[in-house]
Amino acid sequence: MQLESLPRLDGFAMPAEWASQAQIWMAWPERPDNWRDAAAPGQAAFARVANTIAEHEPVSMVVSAAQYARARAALNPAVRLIEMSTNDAWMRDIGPTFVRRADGALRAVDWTFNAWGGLKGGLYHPWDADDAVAGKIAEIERVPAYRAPFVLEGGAIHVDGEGSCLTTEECLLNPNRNPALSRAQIEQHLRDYLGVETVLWLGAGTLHDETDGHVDNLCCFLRPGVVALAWTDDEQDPQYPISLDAYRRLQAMRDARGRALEIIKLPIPRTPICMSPAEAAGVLTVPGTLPRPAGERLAASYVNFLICNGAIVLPAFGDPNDELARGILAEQFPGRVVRQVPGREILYGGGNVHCITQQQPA
Ligand code: KQY
Repeated sequence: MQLESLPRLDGFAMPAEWASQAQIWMAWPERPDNWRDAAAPGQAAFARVANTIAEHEPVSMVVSAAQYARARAALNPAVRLIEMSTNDAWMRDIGPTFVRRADGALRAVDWTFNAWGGLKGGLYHPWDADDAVAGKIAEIERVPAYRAPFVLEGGAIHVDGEGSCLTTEECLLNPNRNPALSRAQIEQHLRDYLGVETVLWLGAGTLHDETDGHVDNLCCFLRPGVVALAWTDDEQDPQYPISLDAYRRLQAMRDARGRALEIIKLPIPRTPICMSPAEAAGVLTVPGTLPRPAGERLAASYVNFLICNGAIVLPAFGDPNDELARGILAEQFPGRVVRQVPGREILYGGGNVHCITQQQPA
């Protein structure tokens, strides 16, 4: 059922990720022009994420007909598989953003999706199957949906469930998303569809993030009034001025409740992560799709983790800082177990654990 009004006017708002969840949605990767070696290593990494989450709460995975048997064999029987067409596998961005009312009623926001920039810098075309995913999921769950006439991906926002939304100028003010809208109009769309009051703007996203700087790879809420920020102390690292600018902006902000933010620095991997020539050779080169050259630094960030019921699912990169990031998050989330999963192959596709998952609130 498609709704004509606005979530805010109907009393709905997006809950924080730490609120109790009914399930996690994911999509199975397969396109060989994004995932190396016919997507086999990427599929193993996605299966590990899904099977890990399934130990804590239900998981639904959408998958093409062609890949159904392969996915079934790799996934824990507890993971529900649903046949559905997609263009790729970034459920954070193509799935619905669920909004909830105080009485517990649930609805979905179905954002307009243009593959991170449409024909002006987008990552692939066509993207029509991806754009249809949120509406299909809402139908499967019998959740009424608002179709937003506004280009947005779920990875471009983080909310604290108490009226604040974090985002970046690099992404939301990018002319390849909503060129006809002013900053004030974009803020109003966020208020209307997420039920927030205050938009907290960071500048650029993580270095080389191909989404045009999604906030979920740079900074996220850990709880109301506390954020984690991807950080390096190395002033020679091109990530340094980006993180410093974000840090200064966060220091100067007040959230919707008037609080100053506590900022937890989460180190980025100590060694830049790149694809080797052999790994890059496994990605099919197709005109119109982002090439994946060997040796190019990828946007590796431990901020790209998922909060699920009882757990934090955190990428590991085989870097000395894997352990440091795990320890920091274990301290920040005393009531949850930190489950670290291999994130390198997901990074090779352009994102990480948060980008490939979407929570459905309880
Ligand atoms: O990180 C994300 N949210 C999506 C990345 C898309 C990469 C496509 N190659």
